[in-house]
Amino acid sequence: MAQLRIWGRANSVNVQKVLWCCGELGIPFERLDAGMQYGQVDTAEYRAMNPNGRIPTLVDGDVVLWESHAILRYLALREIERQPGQEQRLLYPAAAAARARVERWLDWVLSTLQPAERNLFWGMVRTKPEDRDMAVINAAAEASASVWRVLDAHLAHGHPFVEGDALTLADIALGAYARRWFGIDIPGKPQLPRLDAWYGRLTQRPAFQQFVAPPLT
Ligand SMILES: N[C@@H](CCC(=O)N[C@@H](CS)C(=O)NCC(=O)O)C(=O)O
Repeated sequence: MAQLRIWGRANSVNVQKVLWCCGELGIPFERLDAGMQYGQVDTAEYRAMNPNGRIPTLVDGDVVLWESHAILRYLALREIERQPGQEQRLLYPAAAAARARVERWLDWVLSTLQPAERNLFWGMVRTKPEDRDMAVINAAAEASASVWRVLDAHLAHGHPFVEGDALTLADIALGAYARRWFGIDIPGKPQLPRLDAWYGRLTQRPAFQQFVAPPLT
């Protein structure tokens, strides 16, 4: 069977989620640079795969997918089909309630976390210091802190991962953004000890270290 292909530059948070997920599941893949300085995304060939001209895009034989969380779900379900009964190990619980608890965080990352943190990341990482609008950045830092407080409070459940004792897709989607939060130095960040401890556990994972931990650019 042809190797799975993932289009997208390695420093994109949405690509990183997908690479990390492949690493956790032991799925081999080939990554092809696309987006920002690599271009590709405006070519007719790329738009035929992904009409949004965004990254990531996944190609698995005749399955072509865009939207990082749809790709995460697909990768987990693809492994579950191949290894029935292994859901606990495969990032995506089977029972309705357990799966829905994972799904809510996947939705929350796209609807709530990503919009709150975007200007913090872009302002501090992708803008030269002399060009930064600190009012916009500080507002985004405050908005991000409020959002991360929600996860910190949730982690009072005392389990090592977001939805229990096993890593799930929720940890991957949230953890990719946590890398940015912990990697950006800005005054006034709140102390969030449960979030720190959870993030510390993620940083021990080889696939996180390989695909998500590299310097923010
Ligand atoms: N909701 C989409 C967002 C995709 C997206 O906006 N990706 C960014 C990179 S993180 C992108 O394509 N940026 C333009 C570029 O790199 O050229 C997803 O989760 O996949």
